[in-house]
Amino acid sequence: MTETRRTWSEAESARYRAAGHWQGVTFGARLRASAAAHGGRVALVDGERRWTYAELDTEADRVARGLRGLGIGRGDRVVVQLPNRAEFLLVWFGLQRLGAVPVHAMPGHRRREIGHLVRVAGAVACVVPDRHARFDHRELMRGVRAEQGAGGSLRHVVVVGDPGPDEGFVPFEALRAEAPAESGPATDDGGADAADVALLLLSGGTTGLPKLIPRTHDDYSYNARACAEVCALDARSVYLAVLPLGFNFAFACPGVLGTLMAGGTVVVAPDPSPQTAYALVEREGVTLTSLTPPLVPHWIDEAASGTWDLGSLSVVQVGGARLPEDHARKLGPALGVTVQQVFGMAEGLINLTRLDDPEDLVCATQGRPVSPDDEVLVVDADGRPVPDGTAGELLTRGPYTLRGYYRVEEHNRTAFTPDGHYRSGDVVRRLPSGHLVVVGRIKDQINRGGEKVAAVEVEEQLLTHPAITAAALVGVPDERWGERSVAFVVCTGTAPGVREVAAHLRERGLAGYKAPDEVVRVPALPLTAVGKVDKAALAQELPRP
Ligand code: OOB
Repeated sequence: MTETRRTWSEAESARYRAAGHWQGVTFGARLRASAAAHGGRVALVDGERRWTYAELDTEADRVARGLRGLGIGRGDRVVVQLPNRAEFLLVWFGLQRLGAVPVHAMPGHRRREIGHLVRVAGAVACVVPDRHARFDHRELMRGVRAEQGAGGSLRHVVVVGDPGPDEGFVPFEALRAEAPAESGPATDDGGADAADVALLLLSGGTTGLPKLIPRTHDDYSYNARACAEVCALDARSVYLAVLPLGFNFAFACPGVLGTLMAGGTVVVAPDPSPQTAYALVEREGVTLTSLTPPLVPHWIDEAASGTWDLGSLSVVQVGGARLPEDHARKLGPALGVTVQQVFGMAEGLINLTRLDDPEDLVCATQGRPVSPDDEVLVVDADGRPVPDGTAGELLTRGPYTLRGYYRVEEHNRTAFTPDGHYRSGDVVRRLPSGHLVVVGRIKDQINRGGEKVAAVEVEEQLLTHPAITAAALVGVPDERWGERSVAFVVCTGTAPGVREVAAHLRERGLAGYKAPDEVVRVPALPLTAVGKVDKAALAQELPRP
């Protein structure tokens, strides 16, 4: 199938190449080159298991052969839903070696999300753990497989761990072990081009189910490298992946990829608790990690216990949602680190405070773009640029910001300006230094401590409850999450409570984090002058804390 993908123009592409941003190297080829350059250095640590660059490279070949044995090849999409374990990266690089395209699912995703990803991506395979966080992913995949039916694209389910009896699920271990070495692959990347899509990320979403974001080898490796430069990463850097590996922040800002591109070491943390993390910091000499704001108070408290030696840790990044200024000011001294705020998006643009920025910029802004070629516009409701210091919507384009979501042409017509700027839906103020302060949002999304919930998606599912006749999901300020979600519902008969609503949404196959934190019954939903649900008015109805 030929399809036109909205992408950068020839002139822009030439400019990004000339500037050195796009280097024309695929991820598969990069790993090969790293193995040649520093094969003996440790690339990856998961518990007691370690891989040098050379071993990771060999492992990628091995996984690639196994996947190729399943018929997976260049351009094929594969949904990867794995927790923070080394296998995420073994599978990821195995796919890169074939020129195949990982689709980054989140561990919390359930039947609706995974089924949707498989359909939209036309995925030929899914890779899942057996169980994770007391949830059976094989069960989930049985549901997805049944739903897709024989006519769907899905051919294989690969299970890391125990595949269970007689399912036709492929055990990851067997796939690794059985592939004979002499069966190739002969190439570093299945013949992929650096301008090809290397992976598909998920958008937080504002309309219905998540959109897929195509990221090319050229653009995504620049994303990682530009962040790595700002963070001054080198071969001595040790990155601790605390947030889910599938999350762009932990994967490439600079995260896993930035660290590997610098020749450093990636350590995966099985959970985000400060106890687990601090033990790994001590043992592995971690230098950099990244957090979402709700983790920050716990990390501060645990550091205060005085039992940990955090001497190696030099930078802690915080992003994904607004970090309260007070937490930003306490974090650095409490852990003895430099704090870096990160305002990024899976769609592209990454803003970082700089390591040598004065404390006020670090604590009260969300950073500035990592690339000199990131173009940022702050505009009013009519799309006209506003002066610095005035709040407006952030529009952006540049060498690693998408030009169109995957296979949603209709949506792309409104998600971008005619000249290719992505409409972020974020309301920001720009300071003369170029630093941005995130002051709000116009997109209909709730940011629950970094986890994004598209209001429309949940509202649609709420309406499938027999007692609910109208629903609006609204984000309200929350001490712990920054924002929590409140479902305002109009009901016939008895209104369901918060637990019943959560159970209903779970039953519908929706990820658990999308369940509302609160359910409030209202006689009717208030409307604005133009007849839209007035969410601001609804938020006002709640008692003030
Ligand atoms: C990151 O990526 P996404 O795609 O999950 O979410 C992007 C959205 C932004 O448009 C903004 O609304 C919000 O998350 N956001 C922030 C923020 N960082 C992200 N809002 C306020 N302050 C911040 N520091 O969340 C993401 C991707 C890469 C790096 C970091 C975060």
